[in-house]
Amino acid sequence: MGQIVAGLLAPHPPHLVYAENPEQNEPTAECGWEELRWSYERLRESLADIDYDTLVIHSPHWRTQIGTHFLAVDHFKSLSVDPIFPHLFRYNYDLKVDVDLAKKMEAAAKDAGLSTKLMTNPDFRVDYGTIVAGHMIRPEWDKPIVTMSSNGAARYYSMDVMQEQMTTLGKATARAIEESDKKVVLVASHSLSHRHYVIEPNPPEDMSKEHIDHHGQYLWDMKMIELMKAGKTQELFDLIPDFTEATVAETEAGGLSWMLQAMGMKDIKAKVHGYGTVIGTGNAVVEWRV
Ligand code: 2X7
Ligand code: FE2
Repeated sequence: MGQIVAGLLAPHPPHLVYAENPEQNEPTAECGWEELRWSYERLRESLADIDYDTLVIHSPHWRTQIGTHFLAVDHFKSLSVDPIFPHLFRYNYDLKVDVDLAKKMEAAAKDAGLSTKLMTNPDFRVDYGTIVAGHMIRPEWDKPIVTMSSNGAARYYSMDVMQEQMTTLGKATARAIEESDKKVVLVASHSLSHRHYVIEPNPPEDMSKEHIDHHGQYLWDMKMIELMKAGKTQELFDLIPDFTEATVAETEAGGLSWMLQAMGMKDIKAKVHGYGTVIGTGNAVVEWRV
């Protein structure tokens, strides 16, 4: 029987990969965003003692207006250029997909009444929410992934519809994993508060300019993190619509809601590896051991 072994909140600002200077990324940096990069270091150390087969990622930067799509091609290799930060992120990716698990998850979501699709175009360009989170969690890229898209339910309908759909998707994800023989780490790839400034320092990694966009956003982030640490999962889930409205957060895309539901809404106390800002947005690297 398959199993979810951990869930992660994994922010994906391309700045983090830029500042790591991996060989896959063309631009180079002097330094930058150490709080978050060292948070990821702690996460990687923590995951080193878990045995798992696949990373299952929910990404706000693969947006499908109708339903949830699942990557379903064995292998993707191409260049990913960030649309807003092409001077920071030009990353040569080469990754494997767990197509068997993707098909099981898609079938379970369809059975639960959701609109779904397998993404079988070999030339599809994988989104940077997948690539940055994937790189920061496992830079070796030696584990296959499955990415599912996020849909526009929150914008097109309302946050309540999104919460309902992610509840169904999360439960379907858990069922599909149970019925597989896979040990899986779930990844909600997104930031917390998302207000940001629009003038970039020169150089972009000038940390004397980096700070939260404003104090109200910081307070919201701390509230959410407190609930994660305390294992108050239902309260955390219920606060997502208000948090999203106040901070224009990427929780609008459903990643955190989906992941909490897939983990069975258990009151697990999360381990917060760290918090930091990128161009003013709030970001936390968080691990739930299931
Ligand atoms: O996608 C992002 C993000 N979520 C946060 C900060 C900066 C850039 O890109
Ligand atoms: Fe983002």
